[in-house]
Amino acid sequence: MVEVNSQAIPEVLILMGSASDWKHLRGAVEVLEGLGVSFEVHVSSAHRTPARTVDLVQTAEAGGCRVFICAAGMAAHLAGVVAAHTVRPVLGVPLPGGVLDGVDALLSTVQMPGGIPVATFAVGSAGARNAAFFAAQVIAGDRPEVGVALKDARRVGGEKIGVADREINTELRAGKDS
Ligand code: RP5
Repeated sequence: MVEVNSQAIPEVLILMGSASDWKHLRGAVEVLEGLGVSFEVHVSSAHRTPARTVDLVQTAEAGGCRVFICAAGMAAHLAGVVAAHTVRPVLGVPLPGGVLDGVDALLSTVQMPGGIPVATFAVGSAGARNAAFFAAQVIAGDRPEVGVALKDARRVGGEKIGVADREINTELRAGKDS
């Protein structure tokens, strides 16, 4: 079990624009838990609860939160608004949905005007997981044990590829022999 940094203010704050986004974010939470990174998750919208969103960000930053992960779909401006209120890294995760199924959110998130950066990840669950890994990579700069957990996670991922390769080739050989 990886030791989690148990400070009151989390190292990572995950914000999503709607409860309908949660299904895409579960994997990010699993990644952070597995790596021993502390986090907090909130539903808060840039347009439906703008004041609360700013309050969450400012409170987290004042308490020492290191990285913000912001996930939203459609005209996704959550990450940009959060980036306007903090100088800590903001990782944007565009989510699928709506008539353009995530392409709208991708462009909204990635096309920040110069000066207020949002590091933008892939659309959907893969992007959410990668944002969590990236947040852990930032935090590993100060917490070497998180770096060790990241290397372990990559080793396990590589081992799964090796197992899959052996299983497929065993199946192919069995097919030829029958
Ligand atoms: C965005 O609009 C949310 O992030 C969500 O992805 C999308 C749709 O929200 P709901 O109408 O499902 O609440 O703000």
